[in-house]
Amino acid sequence: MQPALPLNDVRRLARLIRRDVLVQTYAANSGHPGGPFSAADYLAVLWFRHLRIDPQNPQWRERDRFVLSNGHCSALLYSLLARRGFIPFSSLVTFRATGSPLQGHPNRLKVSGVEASTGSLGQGFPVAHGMALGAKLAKLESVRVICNLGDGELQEGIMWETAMAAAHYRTDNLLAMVDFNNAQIDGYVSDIMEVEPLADKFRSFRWRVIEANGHDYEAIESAYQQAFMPDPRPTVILFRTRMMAGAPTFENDPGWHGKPLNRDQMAVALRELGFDSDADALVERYRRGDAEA
Ligand SMILES: Cc1ncc(C[n+]2csc(CCOP(=O)(O)OP(=O)(O)O)c2C)c(N)n1
Ligand SMILES: [Mg+2]
Repeated sequence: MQPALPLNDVRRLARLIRRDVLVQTYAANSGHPGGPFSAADYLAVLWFRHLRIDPQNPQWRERDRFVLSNGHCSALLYSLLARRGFIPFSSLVTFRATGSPLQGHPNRLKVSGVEASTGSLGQGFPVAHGMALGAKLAKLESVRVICNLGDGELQEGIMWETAMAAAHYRTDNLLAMVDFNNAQIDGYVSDIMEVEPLADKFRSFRWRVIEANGHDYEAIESAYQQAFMPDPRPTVILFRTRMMAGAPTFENDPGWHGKPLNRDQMAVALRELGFDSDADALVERYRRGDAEA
Protein backbone atom coordinates (compact mmCIF):
# COMPACT_ATOMS: atom_id res chain seq x y z
CA MET A 1 0.00 0.00 0.00
CA GLN A 2 1.15 3.54 -0.74
CA PRO A 3 2.72 5.35 2.27
CA ALA A 4 1.14 8.63 3.39
CA LEU A 5 2.28 11.52 1.19
CA PRO A 6 3.80 14.48 3.09
CA LEU A 7 1.26 17.28 3.55
CA ASN A 8 3.24 19.70 1.36
CA ASP A 9 3.22 17.22 -1.51
CA VAL A 10 -0.54 16.80 -1.12
CA ARG A 11 -0.90 20.58 -1.31
CA ARG A 12 1.03 20.58 -4.60
CA LEU A 13 -1.05 17.68 -5.86
CA ALA A 14 -4.31 19.52 -5.14
CA ARG A 15 -3.33 22.14 -7.76
CA LEU A 16 -3.00 19.35 -10.32
CA ILE A 17 -6.30 17.85 -9.20
CA ARG A 18 -8.01 21.19 -9.79
CA ARG A 19 -6.39 21.32 -13.23
CA ASP A 20 -7.70 17.79 -13.95
CA VAL A 21 -11.20 19.00 -13.08
CA LEU A 22 -10.89 22.04 -15.35
CA VAL A 23 -9.57 19.93 -18.22
CA GLN A 24 -12.34 17.32 -17.92
CA THR A 25 -15.19 19.80 -17.84
CA TYR A 26 -13.62 21.99 -20.57
CA ALA A 27 -13.02 19.00 -22.87
CA ALA A 28 -16.61 17.80 -22.28
CA ASN A 29 -18.03 21.32 -22.44
CA SER A 30 -20.26 20.24 -19.55
CA GLY A 31 -20.02 19.08 -15.95
CA HIS A 32 -19.51 20.46 -12.47
CA PRO A 33 -16.28 22.30 -11.53
CA GLY A 34 -17.56 24.18 -8.43
CA GLY A 35 -17.96 21.35 -5.89
CA PRO A 36 -14.76 19.56 -6.96
CA PHE A 37 -12.80 22.77 -6.31
CA SER A 38 -14.29 23.15 -2.82
CA ALA A 39 -13.57 19.52 -1.82
CA ALA A 40 -10.19 19.14 -3.59
CA ASP A 41 -8.00 19.96 -0.59
CA TYR A 42 -9.65 17.79 2.03
CA LEU A 43 -10.25 14.87 -0.35
CA ALA A 44 -6.63 15.01 -1.52
CA VAL A 45 -5.51 14.74 2.11
CA LEU A 46 -7.87 11.80 2.62
CA TRP A 47 -6.89 9.97 -0.57
CA PHE A 48 -3.13 10.48 -0.29
CA ARG A 49 -2.65 10.15 3.46
CA HIS A 50 -5.46 8.09 4.95
CA LEU A 51 -7.53 6.03 2.54
CA ARG A 52 -6.45 2.37 2.55
CA ILE A 53 -7.01 1.27 -1.04
CA ASP A 54 -4.90 -0.60 -3.58
CA PRO A 55 -5.09 0.05 -7.35
CA GLN A 56 -3.41 -3.34 -7.95
CA ASN A 57 -6.20 -5.03 -6.02
CA PRO A 58 -9.28 -2.77 -6.23
CA GLN A 59 -11.57 -5.43 -4.70
CA TRP A 60 -9.28 -6.11 -1.70
CA ARG A 61 -11.75 -7.11 1.01
CA GLU A 62 -10.17 -5.11 3.84
CA ARG A 63 -9.99 -1.86 1.86
CA ASP A 64 -11.64 1.35 3.01
CA ARG A 65 -14.69 2.34 0.99
CA PHE A 66 -15.06 5.88 -0.31
CA VAL A 67 -18.52 6.93 -1.48
CA LEU A 68 -19.11 10.20 -3.32
CA SER A 69 -22.72 10.80 -2.35
CA ASN A 70 -22.74 14.13 -4.22
CA GLY A 71 -22.06 12.21 -7.43
CA HIS A 72 -22.16 15.31 -9.62
CA CYS A 73 -18.63 15.99 -8.31
CA SER A 74 -17.46 13.00 -10.39
CA ALA A 75 -14.66 14.97 -12.10
CA LEU A 76 -12.94 15.15 -8.72
CA LEU A 77 -13.37 11.42 -8.10
CA TYR A 78 -11.96 10.59 -11.55
CA SER A 79 -8.97 12.84 -10.92
CA LEU A 80 -8.30 11.12 -7.58
CA LEU A 81 -8.65 7.70 -9.21
CA ALA A 82 -6.24 8.69 -12.00
CA ARG A 83 -3.70 10.12 -9.57
CA ARG A 84 -3.88 6.99 -7.35
CA GLY A 85 -3.34 4.76 -10.41
CA PHE A 86 -6.82 3.26 -10.85
CA ILE A 87 -7.56 4.76 -14.29
CA PRO A 88 -5.29 6.25 -17.01
CA PHE A 89 -4.80 10.02 -17.26
CA SER A 90 -5.70 9.87 -20.95
CA SER A 91 -9.22 8.74 -20.01
CA LEU A 92 -9.92 12.07 -18.26
CA VAL A 93 -10.49 13.85 -21.59
CA THR A 94 -13.27 11.34 -22.38
CA PHE A 95 -15.29 12.69 -19.42
CA ARG A 96 -19.02 12.64 -20.25
CA ALA A 97 -18.36 11.52 -23.86
CA THR A 98 -20.76 8.99 -25.35
CA GLY A 99 -19.45 5.49 -24.64
CA SER A 100 -16.87 6.60 -22.08
CA PRO A 101 -16.90 4.87 -18.67
CA LEU A 102 -16.35 8.31 -17.11
CA GLN A 103 -19.93 9.50 -17.18
CA GLY A 104 -21.25 12.62 -15.50
CA HIS A 105 -22.24 10.54 -12.50
CA PRO A 106 -19.97 7.69 -11.33
CA ASN A 107 -20.85 4.10 -12.24
CA ARG A 108 -19.38 1.39 -10.03
CA LEU A 109 -19.78 -1.22 -12.76
CA LYS A 110 -17.75 0.76 -15.29
CA VAL A 111 -14.93 2.45 -13.35
CA SER A 112 -12.34 0.68 -11.21
CA GLY A 113 -12.29 2.13 -7.70
CA VAL A 114 -15.83 3.56 -7.75
CA GLU A 115 -17.59 1.91 -4.80
CA ALA A 116 -21.15 3.14 -5.37
CA SER A 117 -23.06 4.56 -8.31
CA THR A 118 -24.32 7.97 -7.26
CA GLY A 119 -25.77 11.14 -8.71
CA SER A 120 -29.30 11.06 -7.42
CA LEU A 121 -28.72 13.19 -4.32
CA GLY A 122 -29.40 11.37 -1.07
CA GLN A 123 -28.48 7.95 -2.45
CA GLY A 124 -24.84 7.56 -1.53
CA PHE A 125 -25.13 8.22 2.19
CA PRO A 126 -27.58 5.38 2.99
CA VAL A 127 -25.60 3.06 0.69
CA ALA A 128 -22.42 3.98 2.59
CA HIS A 129 -24.18 3.31 5.88
CA GLY A 130 -25.26 -0.10 4.59
CA MET A 131 -21.66 -0.85 3.57
CA ALA A 132 -20.44 0.11 7.03
CA LEU A 133 -23.03 -2.11 8.72
CA GLY A 134 -22.15 -4.91 6.29
CA ALA A 135 -18.45 -4.62 7.15
CA LYS A 136 -19.31 -4.99 10.83
CA LEU A 137 -21.49 -8.04 10.18
CA ALA A 138 -18.67 -9.57 8.13
CA LYS A 139 -16.25 -8.82 11.02
CA LEU A 140 -14.07 -6.68 8.77
CA GLU A 141 -12.82 -4.70 11.75
CA SER A 142 -10.34 -2.47 9.94
CA VAL A 143 -12.70 -1.32 7.18
CA ARG A 144 -13.79 2.31 7.30
CA VAL A 145 -16.52 3.70 5.09
CA ILE A 146 -16.05 7.35 4.23
CA CYS A 147 -18.78 9.28 2.52
CA ASN A 148 -18.67 12.77 1.02
CA LEU A 149 -21.88 14.80 1.14
CA GLY A 150 -22.91 18.15 -0.32
CA ASP A 151 -24.48 20.74 1.95
CA GLY A 152 -27.33 21.23 -0.55
CA GLU A 153 -27.65 17.46 -0.58
CA LEU A 154 -28.45 17.61 3.14
CA GLN A 155 -31.83 19.06 2.19
CA GLU A 156 -32.81 15.52 1.13
CA GLY A 157 -34.92 13.87 3.86
CA ILE A 158 -33.17 10.51 3.54
CA MET A 159 -29.93 12.07 4.80
CA TRP A 160 -31.52 12.50 8.21
CA GLU A 161 -33.02 9.04 8.21
CA THR A 162 -29.50 7.75 7.58
CA ALA A 163 -28.08 9.94 10.35
CA MET A 164 -30.70 8.57 12.74
CA ALA A 165 -30.04 4.95 11.70
CA ALA A 166 -26.25 5.27 12.02
CA ALA A 167 -26.59 6.66 15.54
CA HIS A 168 -29.05 3.95 16.52
CA TYR A 169 -26.86 1.14 15.19
CA ARG A 170 -23.68 2.76 16.54
CA THR A 171 -22.09 2.58 13.13
CA ASP A 172 -18.71 3.76 14.36
CA ASN A 173 -16.88 2.73 11.17
CA LEU A 174 -18.78 5.37 9.20
CA LEU A 175 -17.23 8.79 8.56
CA ALA A 176 -19.31 11.38 6.75
CA MET A 177 -17.80 14.61 5.45
CA VAL A 178 -19.81 17.62 4.41
CA ASP A 179 -18.54 19.95 1.72
CA PHE A 180 -19.97 22.96 3.53
CA ASN A 181 -19.58 25.55 0.75
CA ASN A 182 -22.99 27.21 1.24
CA ALA A 183 -23.60 26.81 -2.50
CA GLN A 184 -25.94 24.63 -4.50
CA ILE A 185 -27.36 24.53 -8.02
CA ASP A 186 -29.63 27.59 -7.74
CA GLY A 187 -27.76 29.81 -5.32
CA TYR A 188 -26.62 29.98 -1.70
CA VAL A 189 -27.81 27.16 0.57
CA SER A 190 -28.64 29.69 3.30
CA ASP A 191 -31.06 31.43 0.90
CA ILE A 192 -32.64 28.35 -0.67
CA MET A 193 -33.18 26.16 2.38
CA GLU A 194 -30.89 26.71 5.36
CA VAL A 195 -29.14 23.65 6.83
CA GLU A 196 -27.65 25.45 9.84
CA PRO A 197 -27.13 24.88 12.71
CA LEU A 198 -25.52 21.82 11.17
CA ALA A 199 -23.14 20.86 13.97
CA ASP A 200 -26.00 21.03 16.49
CA LYS A 201 -28.23 18.98 14.22
CA PHE A 202 -25.70 16.13 13.92
CA ARG A 203 -24.91 16.36 17.64
CA SER A 204 -28.59 16.04 18.47
CA PHE A 205 -28.67 12.93 16.28
CA ARG A 206 -25.88 11.63 18.56
CA TRP A 207 -22.99 11.87 16.11
CA ARG A 208 -19.45 12.92 16.94
CA VAL A 209 -19.00 16.26 15.15
CA ILE A 210 -15.70 17.76 14.03
CA GLU A 211 -15.48 21.13 12.30
CA ALA A 212 -12.57 22.34 10.18
CA ASN A 213 -11.54 24.82 7.52
CA GLY A 214 -11.51 22.65 4.40
CA HIS A 215 -8.69 24.62 2.77
CA ASP A 216 -6.25 24.68 5.72
CA TYR A 217 -4.03 21.62 5.44
CA GLU A 218 -3.03 21.45 9.11
CA ALA A 219 -6.69 21.78 10.14
CA ILE A 220 -7.75 19.12 7.64
CA GLU A 221 -5.08 16.69 8.83
CA SER A 222 -5.96 17.28 12.46
CA ALA A 223 -9.68 16.70 11.68
CA TYR A 224 -8.84 13.30 10.16
CA GLN A 225 -6.54 12.41 13.09
CA GLN A 226 -9.46 13.06 15.44
CA ALA A 227 -12.01 11.35 13.21
CA PHE A 228 -10.00 8.13 13.09
CA MET A 229 -9.66 7.93 16.88
CA PRO A 230 -12.01 5.27 18.26
CA ASP A 231 -15.46 6.45 19.38
CA PRO A 232 -18.71 4.51 19.66
CA ARG A 233 -20.56 7.10 17.58
CA PRO A 234 -20.55 7.67 13.83
CA THR A 235 -18.49 10.75 12.94
CA VAL A 236 -19.07 13.70 10.68
CA ILE A 237 -16.53 16.34 9.67
CA LEU A 238 -18.04 19.63 8.56
CA PHE A 239 -15.46 21.10 6.19
CA ARG A 240 -16.02 24.82 5.67
CA THR A 241 -15.13 25.43 2.04
CA ARG A 242 -15.59 27.88 -0.82
CA MET A 243 -16.97 26.91 -4.20
CA MET A 244 -14.17 27.24 -6.82
CA ALA A 245 -11.57 27.76 -4.06
CA GLY A 246 -8.12 28.10 -5.59
CA ALA A 247 -9.23 30.27 -8.54
CA PRO A 248 -10.06 33.58 -6.79
CA THR A 249 -11.80 35.18 -9.79
CA PHE A 250 -14.46 32.48 -9.65
CA GLU A 251 -14.67 31.81 -5.89
CA ASN A 252 -17.90 31.64 -3.91
CA ASP A 253 -20.14 31.99 -6.95
CA PRO A 254 -22.82 29.24 -7.08
CA GLY A 255 -22.99 29.93 -10.84
CA TRP A 256 -20.01 27.55 -11.14
CA HIS A 257 -21.91 24.64 -9.62
CA GLY A 258 -22.55 23.00 -12.98
CA LYS A 259 -21.00 24.99 -15.81
CA PRO A 260 -17.60 24.54 -17.49
CA LEU A 261 -15.25 27.47 -17.95
CA ASN A 262 -14.85 28.76 -21.52
CA ARG A 263 -11.46 29.22 -23.18
CA ASP A 264 -10.83 32.72 -21.79
CA GLN A 265 -12.06 31.80 -18.32
CA MET A 266 -9.85 28.71 -18.43
CA ALA A 267 -6.85 30.92 -19.15
CA VAL A 268 -7.63 33.03 -16.07
CA ALA A 269 -8.23 30.04 -13.78
CA LEU A 270 -5.16 28.14 -15.02
CA ARG A 271 -3.00 31.23 -14.45
CA GLU A 272 -4.43 31.64 -10.95
CA LEU A 273 -3.51 28.03 -10.22
CA GLY A 274 0.02 28.71 -11.51
CA PHE A 275 -0.15 26.88 -14.86
CA ASP A 276 0.26 27.79 -18.54
CA SER A 277 -2.96 29.33 -19.74
CA ASP A 278 -3.54 27.47 -23.02
CA ALA A 279 -6.50 25.16 -22.31
CA ASP A 280 -6.51 23.51 -25.74
CA ALA A 281 -2.81 22.62 -25.53
CA LEU A 282 -3.50 21.16 -22.11
CA VAL A 283 -6.32 18.98 -23.40
CA GLU A 284 -3.95 17.65 -26.08
CA ARG A 285 -1.35 16.87 -23.44
CA TYR A 286 -3.90 14.93 -21.39
CA ARG A 287 -5.04 13.09 -24.51
CA ARG A 288 -1.47 11.79 -24.79
CA GLY A 289 -1.53 10.79 -21.11
CA ASP A 290 0.91 13.56 -20.21
CA ALA A 291 -0.71 14.96 -17.05
CA GLU A 292 1.74 14.01 -14.29
CA ALA A 293 3.12 17.54 -13.79
C1 LIG B 1 -32.50 13.76 -6.14
C2 LIG B 1 -31.85 14.85 -6.93
N1 LIG B 1 -32.45 16.05 -7.05
C3 LIG B 1 -31.85 17.03 -7.76
C4 LIG B 1 -30.65 16.82 -8.38
C5 LIG B 1 -30.02 17.92 -9.20
N2 LIG B 1 -28.86 18.51 -8.51
C6 LIG B 1 -27.61 18.10 -8.79
S1 LIG B 1 -26.47 18.84 -7.82
C7 LIG B 1 -27.64 19.77 -7.02
C8 LIG B 1 -27.26 20.74 -5.93
C9 LIG B 1 -26.52 20.09 -4.84
O1 LIG B 1 -25.96 21.03 -3.97
P1 LIG B 1 -24.67 20.64 -3.15
O2 LIG B 1 -24.87 19.27 -2.64
O3 LIG B 1 -24.42 21.70 -2.16
O4 LIG B 1 -23.55 20.58 -4.27
P2 LIG B 1 -22.54 21.76 -4.77
O5 LIG B 1 -23.38 22.74 -5.54
O6 LIG B 1 -21.93 22.38 -3.57
O7 LIG B 1 -21.56 21.05 -5.65
C10 LIG B 1 -28.91 19.46 -7.51
C11 LIG B 1 -30.16 20.07 -7.04
C12 LIG B 1 -30.05 15.54 -8.22
N3 LIG B 1 -28.84 15.24 -8.75
N4 LIG B 1 -30.65 14.58 -7.48
MG1 LIG C 1 -22.82 22.89 -1.75
